[in-house]
Amino acid sequence: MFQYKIHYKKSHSVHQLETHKRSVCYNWLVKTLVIIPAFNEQENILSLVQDIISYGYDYLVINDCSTDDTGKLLRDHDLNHLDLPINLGIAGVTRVGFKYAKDHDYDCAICVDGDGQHPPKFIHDLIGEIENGNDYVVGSRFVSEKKPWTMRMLGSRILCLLIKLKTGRTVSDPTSGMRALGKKVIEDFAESMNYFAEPDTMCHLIHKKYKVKEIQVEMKEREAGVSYFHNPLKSIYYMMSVALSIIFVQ
Ligand SMILES: Nc1nc2c(ncn2[C@@H]2O[C@H](COP(=O)(O)OP(=O)(O)OP(=O)(O)O)[C@@H](O)[C@H]2O)c(=O)[nH]1
Ligand SMILES: [Mg+2]
Repeated sequence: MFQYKIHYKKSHSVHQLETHKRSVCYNWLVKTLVIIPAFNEQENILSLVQDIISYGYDYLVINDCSTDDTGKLLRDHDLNHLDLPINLGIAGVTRVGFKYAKDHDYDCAICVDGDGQHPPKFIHDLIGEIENGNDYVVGSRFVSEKKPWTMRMLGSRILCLLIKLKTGRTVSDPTSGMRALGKKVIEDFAESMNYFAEPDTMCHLIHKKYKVKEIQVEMKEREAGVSYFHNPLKSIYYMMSVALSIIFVQ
């Protein structure tokens, strides 16, 4: 059975909130956990977590066996985190987060990348849509904004087309990692998650008639650290795996 080896101080966010310059505290109906996967994010993680703390959210950084100083920074600054003993990759890390959210009875889990690309100011909008009765809410860059013609966005267009063919639903940003899961989806994913990444997850949920919604957010470019897709072979592997999963599995 999976055992957590976790550093989590429940009062931490409250304490930080008092000392931080911003003091926004929302009274949400849903109990929310922000899950932050982090692999070699030593240059990004501190400012991101401080920003999340300033809003008063519960959060958990999942350190995916980083080889840089990410783990040390999390320990030194006494931040809520879980150190994985092996590198699981993005899908595995988020699944650990969903299991944690389920075991601790959260109603809503929000995924935010550890590289700071997903500005925490939009978490508020994602939670609002879960409160409105949606099961899965994606922070999309392209609900009202135009998608550029880059190689990456060509991949995104192909995935949109596959999801459209499979489910009949038009989606705008299938690769977005900024997502909110309601309780039913948290439980589903914590128990059995047979999905490789965000696009086939989205396809699966639409197929299963979950209420899926995209809302407009802004995302930043990664400022430091190395992207998962820095290696073109990894990008090709990702595209093929996700496409096959959408076509044959979901
Ligand atoms: N590269 C990488 N990232 C991981 C891994 N495990 C967890 N992550 C985290 O997963 C998140 C997404 O990875 P990114 O490399 O930012 O992927 P991306 O956002 O699609 O790509 P960029 O737009 O180039 O940043 C980040 O928070 C990483 O720290 C891993 O094994 N490798
Ligand atoms: Mg990123």
